[in-house]
Amino acid sequence: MTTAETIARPAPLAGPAAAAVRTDWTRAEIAELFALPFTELVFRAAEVHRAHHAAGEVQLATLLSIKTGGCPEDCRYCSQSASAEAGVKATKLMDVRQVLQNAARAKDNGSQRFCMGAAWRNPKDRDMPAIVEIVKGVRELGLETCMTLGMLTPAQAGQLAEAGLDYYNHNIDTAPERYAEVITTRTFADRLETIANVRAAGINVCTGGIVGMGESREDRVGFVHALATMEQHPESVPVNALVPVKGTVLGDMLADTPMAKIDDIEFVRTVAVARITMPLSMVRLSAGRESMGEATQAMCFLAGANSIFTGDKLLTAPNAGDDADTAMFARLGLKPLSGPEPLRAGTCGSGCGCA
Ligand code: SAM
Ligand code: DTB
Ligand code: SF4
Repeated sequence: MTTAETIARPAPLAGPAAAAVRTDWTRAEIAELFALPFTELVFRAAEVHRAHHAAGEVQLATLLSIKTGGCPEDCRYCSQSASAEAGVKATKLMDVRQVLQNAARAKDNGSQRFCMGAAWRNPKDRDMPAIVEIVKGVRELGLETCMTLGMLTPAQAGQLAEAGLDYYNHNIDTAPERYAEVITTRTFADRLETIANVRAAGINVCTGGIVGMGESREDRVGFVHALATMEQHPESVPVNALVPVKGTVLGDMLADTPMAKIDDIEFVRTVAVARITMPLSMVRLSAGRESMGEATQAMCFLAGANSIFTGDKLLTAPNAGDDADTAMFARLGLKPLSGPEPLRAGTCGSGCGCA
């Protein structure tokens, strides 16, 4: 074994780091994790991370908005809501060929995963044939596929599964008790229903949320608790830092306040607690990296984040950009993910016997 391989896949740790996956976390336990001294929390998260994942490897994903703006939902963080005044131009569903061109470019630029988002409350049945064609085409390029299209019926989830979709992203966004303050056009229960439809269809679940919407520590505890007590942990947990877009309710409300930018330490704490409570899930450092320093991102990787979005654009918001990320990977000695994702492979592969 080479030195690089030794570093990438260290021997499994005994004790708490190799503990079985739990779905019975209490809010009190999660609050206690959040309240640990920072270095202790990050140390524990790093132990869990190294027991189940290739530390030093981070999956590279690219996002594409395949249908932008004009969304009937009123998510207060989102520039694509028809109720926002963020200057986002509404488009129709992108042509299949154009999506595949973007995917091929992403692959050439080193991406391993291609995530496609549509500003819909839900796809219409008439949209499904094009969506199915897109999923098949992107998979044929050898990319992992993820889609986020809003609410799905069981039949639509079945169609996506049959097309071979790897993941469906549908965020719970925040704690159940805070949901109605962020979105009024749907409920937390609606969100869970689509997640259940996705799960029942056999598609991997990607669900997480946003930190930095002016929520309290207790809300962040409730957010992680809702994810970590799902009957089956989501295979993928995106943790977004709010991108405070002018013209959105939250962007305008938080502008010029100390809350306009998430506290870096609290953000890293959230990543660490997600890693500890959902040891086998991919924890994705998602939106908000463009305003995060490299040191904060490095702490997120240490605390268990193992996926980022590359490129200079998310869906509509700016992203860190390929040059900045290449430089950061070089400075931090990070490598693109080389092995399988633990939950998708059915075992974490570290020999700890957890899965
Ligand atoms: N319409 C679909 C839906 O809501 O499920 C998919 C697209 S939506 C843009 C996907 C996710 O992006 C949202 O659930 C939210 O977590 C995240 N998001 C949207 N705007 C954001 C912002 N300004 N800052 C951080 N995350 C954001
Ligand atoms: C997720 O949790 N984050 C990504 C992905 N899922 C689709 C989206 C972030 C969007 C950021 C705001 C924008 O680009 O408009
Ligand atoms: Fe629409 Fe999704 Fe934006 Fe909400 S987050 S307004 S559902 S695009």
